[in-house]
Amino acid sequence: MFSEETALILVDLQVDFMPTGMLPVLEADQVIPLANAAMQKYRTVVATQDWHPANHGSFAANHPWRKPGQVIDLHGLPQVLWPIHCVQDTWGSEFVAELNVDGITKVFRKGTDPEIDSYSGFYDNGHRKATGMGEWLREQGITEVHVLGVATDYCVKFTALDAVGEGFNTVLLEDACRGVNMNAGDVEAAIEEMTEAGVSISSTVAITA
Ligand code: VGL
Ligand code: ZN
Repeated sequence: MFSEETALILVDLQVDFMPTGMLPVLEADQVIPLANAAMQKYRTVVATQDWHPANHGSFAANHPWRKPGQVIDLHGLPQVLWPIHCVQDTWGSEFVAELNVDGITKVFRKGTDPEIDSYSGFYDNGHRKATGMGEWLREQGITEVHVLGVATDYCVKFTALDAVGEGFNTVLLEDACRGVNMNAGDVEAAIEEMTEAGVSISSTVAITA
């Protein structure tokens, strides 16, 4: 068991990011048993949930003649366009059935504003609005967070970077992360960026042994 001041953050372990989902992440299903095992070691487990309205601006389908992978300007921010995914109250936005949801202390939803995307579990991509996760973790006395989930090169990365920015000791559980890797090397670059920002790298094998 870790100290009560250490929390686990599960990033976007949702149906649409699994290999059979709308925004499939290779091998994302392999993260689930690792997450279930890791959860046992923490008093506090928070989960983020990508939670978009159907008219969300990150969906290629909401922009005529645009397709997934293209980048547009969305109200002043560069926005990668995605397939429709994690629409509120649909099957795809649910946590994966095999995930031990009873072990989750609190859920933070993000990406609810159709005008701006939110990769991080702490803030939207413009750092305009907080989800409340940072404040809540501080209220619980948390000083260190361990992060796992999907996607390494998007939501995991921005969640870990914001965690550092919020002053938490931040550890990436790398074996329990999988990435989109739209361009070869994206995952590697993301891990390098996190490391340079002060994120430590560990694994669930190390903590569940
Ligand atoms: C994510 C792209 C769009 C993620 C969410 O969970 O990393 N990526 N929405
Ligand atoms: Zn999304």
